Amino acid sequence: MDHLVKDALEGDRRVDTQDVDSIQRALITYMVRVVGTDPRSAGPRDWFLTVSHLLKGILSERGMTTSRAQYGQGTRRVYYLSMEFLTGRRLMKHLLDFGVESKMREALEGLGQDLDAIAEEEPDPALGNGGLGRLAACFLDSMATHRYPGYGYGIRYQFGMFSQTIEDGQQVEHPDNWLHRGNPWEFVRYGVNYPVRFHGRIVCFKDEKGRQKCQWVDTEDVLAMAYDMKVTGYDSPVISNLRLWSAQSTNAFDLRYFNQGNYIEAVKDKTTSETLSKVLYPMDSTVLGQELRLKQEYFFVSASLQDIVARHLRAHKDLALLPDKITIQLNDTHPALAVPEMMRILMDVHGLDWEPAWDLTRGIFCYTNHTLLPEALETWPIGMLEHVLPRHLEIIYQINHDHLQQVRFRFPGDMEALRRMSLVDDSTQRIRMAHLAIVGSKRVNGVAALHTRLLRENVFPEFDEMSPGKFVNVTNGVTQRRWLLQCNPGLSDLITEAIGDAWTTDLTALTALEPLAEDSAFRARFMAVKRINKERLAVHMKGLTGVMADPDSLFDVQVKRIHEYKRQLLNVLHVIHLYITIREGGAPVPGPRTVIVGGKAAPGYHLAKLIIRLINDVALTINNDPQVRDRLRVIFMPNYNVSNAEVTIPGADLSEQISTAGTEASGTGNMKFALNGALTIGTLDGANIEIKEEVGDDNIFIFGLTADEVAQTKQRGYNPWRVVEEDADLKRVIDMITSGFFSPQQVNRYHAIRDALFEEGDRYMVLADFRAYLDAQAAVDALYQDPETWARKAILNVARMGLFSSDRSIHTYADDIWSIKPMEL
Ligand code: 26V
Repeated sequence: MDHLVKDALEGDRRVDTQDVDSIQRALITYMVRVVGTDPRSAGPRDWFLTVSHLLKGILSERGMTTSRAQYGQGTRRVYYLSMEFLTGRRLMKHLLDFGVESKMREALEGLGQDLDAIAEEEPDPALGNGGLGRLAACFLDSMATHRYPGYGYGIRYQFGMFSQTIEDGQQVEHPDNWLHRGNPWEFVRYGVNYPVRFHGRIVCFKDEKGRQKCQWVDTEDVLAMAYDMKVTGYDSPVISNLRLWSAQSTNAFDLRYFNQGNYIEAVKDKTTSETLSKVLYPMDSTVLGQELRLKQEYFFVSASLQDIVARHLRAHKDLALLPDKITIQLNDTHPALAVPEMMRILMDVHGLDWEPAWDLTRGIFCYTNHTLLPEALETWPIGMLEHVLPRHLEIIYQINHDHLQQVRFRFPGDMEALRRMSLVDDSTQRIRMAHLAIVGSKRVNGVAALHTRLLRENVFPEFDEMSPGKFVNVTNGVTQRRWLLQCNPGLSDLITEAIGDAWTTDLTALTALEPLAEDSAFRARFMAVKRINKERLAVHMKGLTGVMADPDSLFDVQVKRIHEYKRQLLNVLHVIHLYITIREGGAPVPGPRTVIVGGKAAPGYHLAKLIIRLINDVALTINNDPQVRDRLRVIFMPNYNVSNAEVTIPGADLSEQISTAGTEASGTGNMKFALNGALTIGTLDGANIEIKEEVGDDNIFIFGLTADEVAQTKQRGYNPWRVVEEDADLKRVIDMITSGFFSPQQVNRYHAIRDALFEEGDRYMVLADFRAYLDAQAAVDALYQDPETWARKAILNVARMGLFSSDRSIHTYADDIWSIKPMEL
């Protein structure tokens, strides 16, 4: 057999991807044999399936070569556990990674097909909420590109992030049935499945040697079935894997009922167990504490760890080698149950005692924190854990017992430290998942310098004191392959023509562009590319909303989840201020400007939804006002997702990164925009600070209170009323909203916004930063009047983005946290 496999992997049975004729033959073969359609009557969907099946074959061949090599090398691996992966569409990515885009385009053209139209057929797998899930996808790309042995584990949600439409100015959510026409990229592994247990009770006994042993019995089991998606890197022989778990009912479960003759009950319970992987929770800022969410978390953690341990034992036999051979990165606390689950597997399944099991466990995990917002820090009610995962609760108690011993030793007599550091919040009777993740990990990292500092100083200070060196920073990054090469071919070509293509795998190579900022011919070409991207974006938005933007106007863009802390409201206040100014004809009349806002609000987050409505109401008023609409236009872009981002970001002039200082952990959109030649208007928050340090103060519009000033202002007693009383412009803007100017049919529509700003004390300091924001925006307007200077600064932004590649983030994780090396292939 071996020679046949060798032939399949290396021999002449393979498609020659550099030969148009060979590609065309393969395409037709795949269409006939796999898709089962006559090429003469094939539609775009058939062509999409055909191209993806052809690529899937290549993915599989190369994937096998990688795993064979790796198995041979016994390489240390990293597993990235994440509830979310926002990969974006795969087709163009795989073509680019394999270096076959142009040949494929040519081959399809010869068959009368357009590659871009075919690529549009692919659904965008929205298996994530926002930043955290997209970061996971960028990391997989960087790991594969730089040949690190990294694997993702997640959930194959049947329904991803809802799709959003705007009806009557309001967000409407629709289910994202992304699998309804199948997913050609996945490999179903019917044979790879693990039981995941819930509920039941614990029986403890002494074994023959008199040791205490515990068993978890009478459980209700669900089966986790593996679906693999291959992960390619750019121009890399390494193909890694993203394994997503899907919930199935177990046969044993069904049988119980069938044997009782209750067919309907059996099928009903089957559906119940399958709800575990049914839908992605569309909240990214407040924890609800729902049992189903807890079960989802445990479901994917348990399946992943069973799989990881089984693979380890196949290769190395010895559990004691686990920390040498693997490391597991926890993407936020969502997979933090991995800590007690590993303990359970080591003790209850493999018979280890507590101490050795704990030593191994603590040598395996690392934890990334992604948020400072207290309402987003996960805690679970003790009663719920007891009901759903009784064995894990016991283990958590034991971990806490040992942990508090150490706290007593380190802070003798300090009851406050004990209370603050406990895994159990006594006042609410909840388990603090961040504390569990910290105690169970060898390293904890924040995602930008400021974020890590605030974690260490404000959120977990005693933990930092107790374990010096445990808390480290790894500033986020984005992959330049998707966020420049793929989404902005015009700018990519221009850059490559000017400085070569080294930047595709080493973003710091972009510094070679710096001198070109002074080259007027280059500036002209750079701005011509931007112009084309703006036209593309305008057409795209016209299709989505019916509103046409003028590509000559300044494209001012804020796209991200809608949240109070991100302050889309501050953006609207500025828009209304511009509107008033233009209407009054007061000098200087700013603009023309197109303000583009996009993003989804969590379905239960009323204020965020109200902000969407306000943006749409304001847009309606402004876009229909003949006196204003040529100077100012407002567009709410519906259904912001990875695919829409790929069109939006290259077309932006101005990137809005205006969160209240101290709230946005890092941001990654900020990096994507600057990389595509937008200037940033932003606060000193998250990675904006590092972006400012890189691009220089002259090339970014920074405004507003710093994180320390926000804290001080609040401490001294911040009074939103006074701020408004002292600022006539602000007062007029607020009055206009609250008087119902934008909602004449319902004058009190925005009173909840007024209450958040005044009655509830303007938690995010929108009013406090208003004046500084206006001044910064005025500076933007002034600069935009000077296109040459604007272009210089935009080019310098691109040139100085080298630090913000996810390649750099991954190299840092690999060297400082994971201790892994690139594979030799
Ligand atoms: C939190 C929750 C809470 C429970 C319900 C489901 C759910 C789902 C996701 C999240 C994640 C919130 C944290 C998050 O997305 N943080 C973002 O992470 C980005 C990558 O590090 C970072 O750039 C953003 O600043 C940060 O907001």
